[in-house]
Amino acid sequence: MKTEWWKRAVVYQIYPRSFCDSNGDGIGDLNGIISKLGYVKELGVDVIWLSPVYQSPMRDNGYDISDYRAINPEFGTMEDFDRFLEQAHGFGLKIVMDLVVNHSSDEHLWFAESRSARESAKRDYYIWRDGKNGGPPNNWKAWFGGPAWTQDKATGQYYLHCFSPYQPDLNWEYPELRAEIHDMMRWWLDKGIDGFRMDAISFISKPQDFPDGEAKQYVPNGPRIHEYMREMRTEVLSRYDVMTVGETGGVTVDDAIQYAASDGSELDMIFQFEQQELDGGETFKWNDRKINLAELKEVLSRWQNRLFNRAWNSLYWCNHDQPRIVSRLGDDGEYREKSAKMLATCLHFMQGTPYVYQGEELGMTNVPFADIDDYRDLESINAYESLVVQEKRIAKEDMLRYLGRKSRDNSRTPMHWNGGTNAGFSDGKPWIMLNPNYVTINAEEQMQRAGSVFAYYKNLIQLRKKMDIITFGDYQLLLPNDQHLFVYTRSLLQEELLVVCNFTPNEQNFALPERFCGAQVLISNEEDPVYGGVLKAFGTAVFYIKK
Ligand code: TEU
Ligand code: CA
Repeated sequence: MKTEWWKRAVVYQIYPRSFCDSNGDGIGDLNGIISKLGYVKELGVDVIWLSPVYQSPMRDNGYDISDYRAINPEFGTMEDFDRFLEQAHGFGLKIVMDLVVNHSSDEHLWFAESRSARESAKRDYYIWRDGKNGGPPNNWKAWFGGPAWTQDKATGQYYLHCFSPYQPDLNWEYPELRAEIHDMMRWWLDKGIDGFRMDAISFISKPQDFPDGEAKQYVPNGPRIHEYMREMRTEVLSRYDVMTVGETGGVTVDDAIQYAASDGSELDMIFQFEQQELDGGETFKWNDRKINLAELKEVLSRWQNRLFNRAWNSLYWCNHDQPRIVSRLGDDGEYREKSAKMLATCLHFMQGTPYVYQGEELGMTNVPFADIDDYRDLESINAYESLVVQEKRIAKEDMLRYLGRKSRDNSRTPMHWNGGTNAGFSDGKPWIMLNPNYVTINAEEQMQRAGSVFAYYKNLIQLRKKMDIITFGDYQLLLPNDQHLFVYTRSLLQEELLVVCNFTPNEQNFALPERFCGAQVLISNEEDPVYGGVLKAFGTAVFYIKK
């Protein structure tokens, strides 16, 4: 069954709420996405990862599902979905759906039944415990603020929720629950979808003694996680030629080698966060810290080298949970286009399956949110509420600056289709503000300009399709301690690539290793066609030789 087509694929992530609105209610929808399939095809990707479109009260924009087999009316109907799938397939695009099964919504019928009584037939679909010393069963904190347990009136017991109280964790210890999830997965796969991106999948097995301590230490990679993954492979995935990617927060390289082992016993690839956590700190991600280049290189290179021939990784800078990469690691002013291309080059020549998040291919930037009212993301709003309002640990203006740098909403404002009303996203009032820079940064302008970020991404994606070395070559980091340049080689049989990236707004000298003198420049963001030993601000060039 397994053909490993996903090793050669490039994925495009669509966040439905913000992609394209077809009916003027200010919310992106399936018909909007259908109208833009030609655009996605033009970019040259193979797969669309569709963030959740299932029925949901939208406390966490669909990552809180109340019916796994229904489409949220805001996004359309099941007929719209079927048409979307058929048309995407008609364009040769595969569709990977989000699978959010660490938790459901508290409005799921399962939860209504589960919470109703201790004797309820669905009691064990969720995780219920008695309190301890007049408080919750343990002292875990939820990812989105507050305790990880909430007491429920009907029975007086507490339920576990690793994210928000609206997202009760499902109890994977219970075989019936697992069978129910497997059945639902087969239902979607039988419809013809091409795989799953598994939300927070590393969290589904919890140590059953629920020890006090940091939830971050106990929840990821719990005792039975690999058993559950292998069972899912046997019960569901082994019957389909599909792609699976596990969103695996809190994994080490060694864990990943199990989750995404080349023997295909669990998932096809993982999506991990170590590089994203390099600018974290005491108050999670809310700070002014900058990612240190030497540390970034160490992390990315360790994943490249350790997974080589053992397991498969995803390559990404952006998704719906991260700020925009040009603002985070590049320059969103004068060198926006140059740095967007440099960052793309740095990532797309590594081994793994690349993910492009909507708008990244235009070099979209973080958003000038003015005040807390401009935010929609529950993580951002909760963090503000607890750190600024309740605990008074952070001053308001500092927190607004931190949110401006890191809030998930930076990536969730509407896609920029053109320079007209609402960036061509909607005829109505968008559910979240637009980034005002759509007037200059938009798809229409970039699609007709040869030197655009869009054109550059197209080129990168095509190179990957043409050259096996990009998918299969081995990786070697040069200049590990250099704080300005990210330089690495890839090699496969007689071929070798040298990737040179300047992460600074200043010129940097880099003398080519002798074997690369006179080499062909495969792709570059520099105006000068011949490399003269110097990279300008945020310059990048990739050299190719055949021995
Ligand atoms: O994210 C899982 C996760 O681990 C988050 O804590 C992530 O690190 C955080 O969003 C970073 O700020 C997934 C989804 O991608 C996210 O959008 C959901 O909110 C979350 O699960 C709950 O379903
Ligand atoms: Ca709509």
